[in-house]
Amino acid sequence: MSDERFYPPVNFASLEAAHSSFDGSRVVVLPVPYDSTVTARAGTRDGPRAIIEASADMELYDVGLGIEPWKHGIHTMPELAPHTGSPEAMCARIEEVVGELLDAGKFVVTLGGEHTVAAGAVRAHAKRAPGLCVLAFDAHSDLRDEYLDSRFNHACTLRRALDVAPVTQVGLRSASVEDAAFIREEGLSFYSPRELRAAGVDDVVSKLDDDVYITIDLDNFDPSEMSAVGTPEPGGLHWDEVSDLLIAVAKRKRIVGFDVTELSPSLGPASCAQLAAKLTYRLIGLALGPAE
Ligand SMILES: [Mn+2]
Repeated sequence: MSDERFYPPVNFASLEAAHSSFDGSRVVVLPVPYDSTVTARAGTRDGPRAIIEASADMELYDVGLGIEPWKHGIHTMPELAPHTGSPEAMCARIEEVVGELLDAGKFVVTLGGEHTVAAGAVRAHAKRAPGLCVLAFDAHSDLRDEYLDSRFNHACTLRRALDVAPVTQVGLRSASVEDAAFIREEGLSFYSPRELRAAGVDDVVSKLDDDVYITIDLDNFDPSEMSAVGTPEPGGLHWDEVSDLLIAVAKRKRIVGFDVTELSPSLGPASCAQLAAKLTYRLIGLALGPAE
């Protein structure tokens, strides 16, 4: 029973024990406050906590979807400790923990932290879902094979995802000349916001395989809506555009897991954490549908 003399529990969506115990939850939120390879401005280590705090202020009825995703049960794990050995060791730790949660039958939501955390989460999912594809939201190409002596730098995130699964990307508007050539030569499906608008969401969905892992670098959004990122880029996507694409994906494909990364709460207004929390909640609803 909830005792209204006390604040609700601190977990994603502020759920009572009956709806947030590990055993009773279909969904597990894994906070990963890791930001060791970022080059511009650090601060994404505070992202997971800010998203979880902001989630206390959400309505648990998603009025856009008309469903109550919390009814699936959402368990929030303790924050994953950073491995200080190397980014590669950290990604291995994330892959191991996400893999354990998947093997326990959970739907896993990874909260970054920098986008690098996606490399570990994607690998865990790809090992268990042959034929998996990745849908990435990002302003940056992130296709470098190595950067600053590491193959697991945040500038390499989508290259590491490409190692294990085909990647379709939306939101692109910043790339090195090498990355741009790589996209052309490999014929990768990378959409700038303008290309997405011209092609339409169904064109993106047609590029995806049946099982989709979604990785979200919040800098895909326009800085007018999401300024709390270390590397903002003008000309980004808007909430309804991202939401409409995700709804179209959920209609025709199976969303098997996702991450939301790169929130650096001190760089922007509180509305940024709110957007990240609501996006996380909507994706849970889209992936799992109505609970019975
Ligand atoms: Mn980015």
